[in-house]
Amino acid sequence: NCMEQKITKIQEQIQLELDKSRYEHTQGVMYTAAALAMRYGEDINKAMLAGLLHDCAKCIPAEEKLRMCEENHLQISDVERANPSLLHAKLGAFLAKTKYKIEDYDILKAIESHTTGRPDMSLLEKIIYIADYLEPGRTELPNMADVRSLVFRDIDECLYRILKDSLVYLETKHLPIDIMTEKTYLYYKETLKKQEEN
Ligand code: DGI
Ligand code: FE
Ligand code: FE
Repeated sequence: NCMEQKITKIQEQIQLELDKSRYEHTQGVMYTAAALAMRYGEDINKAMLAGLLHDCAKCIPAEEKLRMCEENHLQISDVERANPSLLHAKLGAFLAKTKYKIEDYDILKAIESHTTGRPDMSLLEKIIYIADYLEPGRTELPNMADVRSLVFRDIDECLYRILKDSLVYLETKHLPIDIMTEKTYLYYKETLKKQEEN
């Protein structure tokens, strides 16, 4: 069908934009997102398209990322200016819309929020955020086996676990924390606490 043709075409385009290891990671995220869509009842093709495109701006050089964001009036925060790599998420969503002609708001949002997350994410956003972290090709991170099995039992617990581990990682590396990374963590910490109380 039309969605599948679109996926095949974009796979060819995206392969030219990414280096080999990033393309392999993208394939991993695409199929992991499809598996999670099956488990949680999300649209499989939407999950695959979002996974395929999530890092489409990743291999653009930092200076070029900044220039492209400025040119297209995408907001750049202080943390982003200091770490232009963070911009690949919102620039990726912009390119998905303009270059790859994705109109689905859900898919665009999932690309935009895949690095820092955001409070109250949609199911598709959670799927992409999580698939990005635990796809099979991802270098082993601490607690990876636990996190990988947890995602099939409780997606929100898994999300929280990843948010927590990521913050610890950023803190040990003394990297500046994006406000949204912090906000997302606190939001899901509260949400899970409330769920336990009920
Ligand atoms: O693009 P990927 O490598 O597949 O994964 P990603 O989009 O989640 O980006 C991961 C990188 O983003 C990782 O090196 C940590 C960094 N990151 C995520 N949140 C923050 C952050 N870096 C800083 N400085 N601050 C953050 O809040
Ligand atoms: Fe990314
Ligand atoms: Fe990624």
